[in-house]
Amino acid sequence: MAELDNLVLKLYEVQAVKFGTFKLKSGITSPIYFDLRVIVSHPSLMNEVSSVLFRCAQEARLQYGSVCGVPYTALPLATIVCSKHGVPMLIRRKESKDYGTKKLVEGTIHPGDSCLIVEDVVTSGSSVLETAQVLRNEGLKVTDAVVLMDREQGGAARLAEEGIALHSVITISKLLEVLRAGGRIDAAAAESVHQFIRDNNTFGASTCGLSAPKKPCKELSYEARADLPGVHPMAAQLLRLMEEKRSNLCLSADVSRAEELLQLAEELGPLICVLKTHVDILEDFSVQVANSLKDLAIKHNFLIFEDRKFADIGNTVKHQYEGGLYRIASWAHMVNAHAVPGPGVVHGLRAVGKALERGCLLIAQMSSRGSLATGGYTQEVVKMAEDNSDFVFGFICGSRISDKPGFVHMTPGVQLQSGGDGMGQQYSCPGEVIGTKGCDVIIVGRGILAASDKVAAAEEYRKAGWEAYLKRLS
Ligand code: 5BU
Repeated sequence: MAELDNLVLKLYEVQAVKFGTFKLKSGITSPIYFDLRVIVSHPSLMNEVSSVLFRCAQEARLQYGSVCGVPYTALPLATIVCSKHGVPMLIRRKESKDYGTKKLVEGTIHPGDSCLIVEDVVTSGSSVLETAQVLRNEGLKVTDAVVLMDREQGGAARLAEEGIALHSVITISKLLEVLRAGGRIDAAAAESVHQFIRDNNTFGASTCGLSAPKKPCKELSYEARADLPGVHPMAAQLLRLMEEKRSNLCLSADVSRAEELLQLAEELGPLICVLKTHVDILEDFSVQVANSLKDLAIKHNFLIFEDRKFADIGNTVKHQYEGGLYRIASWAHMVNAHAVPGPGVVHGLRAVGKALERGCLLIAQMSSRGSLATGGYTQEVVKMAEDNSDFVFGFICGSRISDKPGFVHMTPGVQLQSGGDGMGQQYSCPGEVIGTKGCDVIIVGRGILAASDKVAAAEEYRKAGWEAYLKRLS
């Protein structure tokens, strides 16, 4: 114990932890600031921190075949652990190389092996999760992470939800206690940090107290997510209306005649949050049809999503979105785009859609068998979304790929029974998509369209999707 106290005092001495008023990346003002990067200038401290991290893993009796440090601060710490104890190391690249192999993980990967994550400070757990996701995409098992400092702001609970146990060497409560006992800070400074931690729990303050929670905390509701600062207006509107209508069902209205489309919108409108179109399937599209659909969207409070899958250079998609026969931007609240062309595709769409208060979903994964949108590609799509979050508000995907609560995850390939359609489509059931995979919206086409009673079928999907969401919340 004395050794840990000593370590805390040393961290304070080298200003790896500071007290005062600090503006965080998120815009929040914090009374405490950690900068573990400074310890690279103190070799003995580096060794000491690496030792306590390794010991923490030993005491928890963790079994692992490799170690990966979360870039960048934990990278040298993982290096020391691996070098001292003869453990193979993996390096996660933050950005994949623009050329060559495009690897996101360097080192020899043995799929199925366990990889232990090493991190310096955990707040929400998002950095650990990002690294875990990349490693998991490579086929590695990630069940544990060791961290020097747990800020006790919900990270442990968030990680537990994702199947990762967080083992911390020091908690922020312990740190405050040691610094207070050592006369480095006064009672007021300690209390203001305690208060800050209480007020800034990133994962449901009610069940995440000051000590690291053993039980996962409640996940945020759609409504709570809609109210978060900085959430894209389209995401906020969608999340709110989902909660209001108790529906996370998007109808994929893949029909060939306008009359049929409008009838579906009229009859199923009250049950859905989004109506998805493939306007180029319609034999008789006209501006009048689009206007009638817009009126029905207002009447029944749903959003219109044209599943256009833009995939060209910015200048071309700009024209495809704005003009032509369909004038998509004038009636579709949201569209989607492939990330294949690079960020230019988003810039082109944004040039038209931003002023009209539209939003875009990026296709990060596809439901069809053999899809190439996997692994590193999916990761890059998430990054592209984050870089363009003024226009991109979510993803088409098969599982939750971003832990940023403002992004909406919409999933096609949904039927009550899993299976396929003989042409590559693969189906998962609503419970799996919403409950297990953590997505937000189920997109259902033929599951409803092929039913003799479409209203009853839509209600069945709405109920299944909604119940899976309620179960996830509890
Ligand atoms: P289904 O009848 O439920 O299989 O229809 C699914 C709809 O979702 C259909 O319009 C597809 O074009 C759309 N879709 C999909 O199935 N899978 C994907 O990955 C993407 C879109 Br992106």
